[in-house]
Amino acid sequence: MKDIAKLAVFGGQPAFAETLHVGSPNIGDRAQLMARIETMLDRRRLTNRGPYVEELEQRLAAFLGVKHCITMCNGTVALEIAIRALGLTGEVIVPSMTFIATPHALQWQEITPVFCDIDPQTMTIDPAQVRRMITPKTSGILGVHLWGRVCNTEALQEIAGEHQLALLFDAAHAFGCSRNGRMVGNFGDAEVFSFHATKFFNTFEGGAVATNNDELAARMRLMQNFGFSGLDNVIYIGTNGKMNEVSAAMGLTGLESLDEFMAVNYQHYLQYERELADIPGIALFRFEPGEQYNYQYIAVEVDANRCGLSRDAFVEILHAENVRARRYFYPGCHRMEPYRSYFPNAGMLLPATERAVERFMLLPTGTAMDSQSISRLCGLIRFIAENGSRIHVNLLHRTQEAQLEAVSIAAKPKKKITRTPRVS
Ligand code: T4K
Repeated sequence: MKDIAKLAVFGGQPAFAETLHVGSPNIGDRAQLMARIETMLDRRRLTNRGPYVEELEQRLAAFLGVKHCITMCNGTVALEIAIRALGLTGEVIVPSMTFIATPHALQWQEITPVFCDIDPQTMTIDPAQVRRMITPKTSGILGVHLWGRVCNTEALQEIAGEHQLALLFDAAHAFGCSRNGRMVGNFGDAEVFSFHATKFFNTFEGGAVATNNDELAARMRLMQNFGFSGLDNVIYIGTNGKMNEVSAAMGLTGLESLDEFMAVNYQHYLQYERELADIPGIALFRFEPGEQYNYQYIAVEVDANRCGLSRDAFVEILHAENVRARRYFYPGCHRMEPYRSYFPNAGMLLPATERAVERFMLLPTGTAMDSQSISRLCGLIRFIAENGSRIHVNLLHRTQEAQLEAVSIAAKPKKKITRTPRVS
């Protein structure tokens, strides 16, 4: 592409005929999945701790090297159950740089999420800031392994120990990741996974809690099944958090292809790293060597001062080209309801979060992407960044034209709008 007027945002043909998605599901061996579903139908066991759920839990626990892995109907309910089983109350310290499910799982139970800033290098909760947020009402810390980058678990464990706080991790992004050679699933009191369709390992909808604590595991098992102990004996308050058999069948099938999913993601990551190198104002979020990662999120930081375009303008241009880049996690949980009403000034304590939510965009990866599409996408990003200032002027021009048209339709122009000359 040599002419910015040919960008789809200015009326040109989109670069991709089919939409490229962040979160397009990885699907394992279809024949295996269908065979498992046939067996499930034959035995008429569809849910309530069927054989697939039992098998999946054993396989997950073995893979993670953890004593207990309790599957759940989704990651959000898994978080809610873990929070309740840990007996959290009052306030829990949590990053705002996360999916809204993390604070909602607390607020849903009338526990106040106290938003804490992130370390801008790792994008995970900053232990130094955590210390500052502790009050007499604090009952726990809920860290998030954002985009698969594992929190500083040692520092958080130390703080939790000093203040006798529970330590829980939202590991929705970190299935298959490690820290200091130890698999995620083994840190804190418990760790919560999401196996939603958009995660690199999925069970359609689903999740799990991993823990090495026998008593906590027993409590969560009761809670996820209405508190039933035996056929008609309820000994605890509970809910319905159970994974069903068809989801477990998908999980078992996905586990058999896990190495392939990881290898594909890693190759895509390396390709993005190579092909996005030296583009002005574009920086890939990198992972430190020596650990295991799932590379399921390709996060790219846009520096408007260097490429002339804001992250939002970039995302708009890519959407027009049929690339559904995502602004995870704009605008930050503290700027979403009900939290923005509860804590209108929370942002003042979250400078690194406020910066990150304005600058990052996520790009497609996974088995639905191929290296040719990544090359074309990286070429497109290079072209946009290298022509950022000129594109910016034309976007302004386009907005002004739209305003002028709106004004002329209303036939009552209220203010004069001066045109910016178009650049080609
Ligand atoms: N904690 C964290 C840190 C999380 O990120 C999440 C979930 C949770 C907790 C809660 O876990 P769950 O209760 O969800 O198990 C998506 C997912 O729905 C959500 O699971 C995920 N995080 C979040 C990061 O992403 P949206 O609102 O962005 O979803 P949506 O529908 O816009 O899908 C994203 C893209 O994926 C779209 O462009 C389309 C594509 N897609 C989606 C689905 C469902 C497909 O191509 N096929 C599909 O089947 O939240």
